[in-house]
Amino acid sequence: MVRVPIPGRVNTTTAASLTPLQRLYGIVTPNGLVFERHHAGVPDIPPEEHRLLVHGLAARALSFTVNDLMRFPSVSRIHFLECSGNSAGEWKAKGSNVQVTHGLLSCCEWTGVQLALVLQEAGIDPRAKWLLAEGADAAAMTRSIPMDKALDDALLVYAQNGEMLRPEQGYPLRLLLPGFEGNMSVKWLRRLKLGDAPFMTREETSKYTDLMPDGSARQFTFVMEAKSVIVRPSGGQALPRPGFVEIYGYAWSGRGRIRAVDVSVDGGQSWSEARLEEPVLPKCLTAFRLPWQWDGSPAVLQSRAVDDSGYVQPPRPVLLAARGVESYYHYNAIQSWRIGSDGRVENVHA
Ligand SMILES: Nc1nc2c(c(=O)[nH]1)N[C@H]1C(S)=C(S)[C@@H](COP(=O)(O)O)O[C@H]1N2
Ligand SMILES: [Mo]
Repeated sequence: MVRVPIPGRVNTTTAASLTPLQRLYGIVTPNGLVFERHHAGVPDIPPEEHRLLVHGLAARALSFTVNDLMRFPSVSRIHFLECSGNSAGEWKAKGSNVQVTHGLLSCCEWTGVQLALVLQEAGIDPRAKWLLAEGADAAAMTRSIPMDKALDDALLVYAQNGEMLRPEQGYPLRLLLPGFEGNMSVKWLRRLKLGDAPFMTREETSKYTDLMPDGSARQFTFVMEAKSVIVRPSGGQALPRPGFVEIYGYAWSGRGRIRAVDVSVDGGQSWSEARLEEPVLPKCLTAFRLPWQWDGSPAVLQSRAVDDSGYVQPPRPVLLAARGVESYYHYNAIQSWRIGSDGRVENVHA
């Protein structure tokens, strides 16, 4: 079981690798299978030389070593991380399997410091409404973070699933913004600047905006809306024979907890409520199961997530009607897997 590069793209340093969701059990992604997205490779940072500078609209500018940050009270929380480019290929084409269609998604137990504590240490000027987060990689990845998110549940993370962060996940320090598009969880974090307005970086003006059918572009679409996918059975797999099948998948929402997952085996004509597996945590993968007797005739499997804000994951035609097909990021439509009478499973757009 391995991470694979996005098909058709050479896995150079400025690339991505995809989590094999079809081979995972439970909600925590093992560290060696966490997806990677690097805009300019993985820097090799000696942790003792790394500093986090906090400055701008603050009472004082502070520089922290990783050891300084590890002396703060710590928290561990399980949250998903999803690139907003996850499933982007599905706007116009069909990925062959769930690793390709949904693999820019992982879920880890993250350990670190609440960002709010560190900002309070620097003394937040009341005029500070935004935060610039900057990475120490060659891309110097920079994003503007709203102050209310920074003070709510943002974390400065140094450990992941029980061990120190891996270099490809941002060692020795990364930002984690639970439920927000993965791009904003800046890895190799070296600088936080408090300001009174967004900083209008490349990643939030040219990139990470959503082109709408009327030609306008949505900006600052931070939250990852509710989404789900069946990982077994899924594209590229084959059911050996008619009979009992456990349908297994994941649901998640950047707004909070998953309230329900409905599963259809007839392309959305009728729905059954799946069993959610505990724990059901906010901004976290939730595993669901539905027992099913496959009678050997063609079937189309779908799952539909509902979160505790009442948001319902849209069918593909509804998403396309609202967003068109030129909108690269934030594709969260219902995924359809067709099972043929030979048992083979393939991606279909329904
Ligand atoms: N410094 C830095 N931070 C970064 C990136 C990067 O290239 N450089 N990639 C971003 C993107 S686009 C995503 S989706 C997530 C991916 O995190 P992961 O590689 O740990 O899965 O990190 C974000 N943080
Ligand atoms: Mo991303």
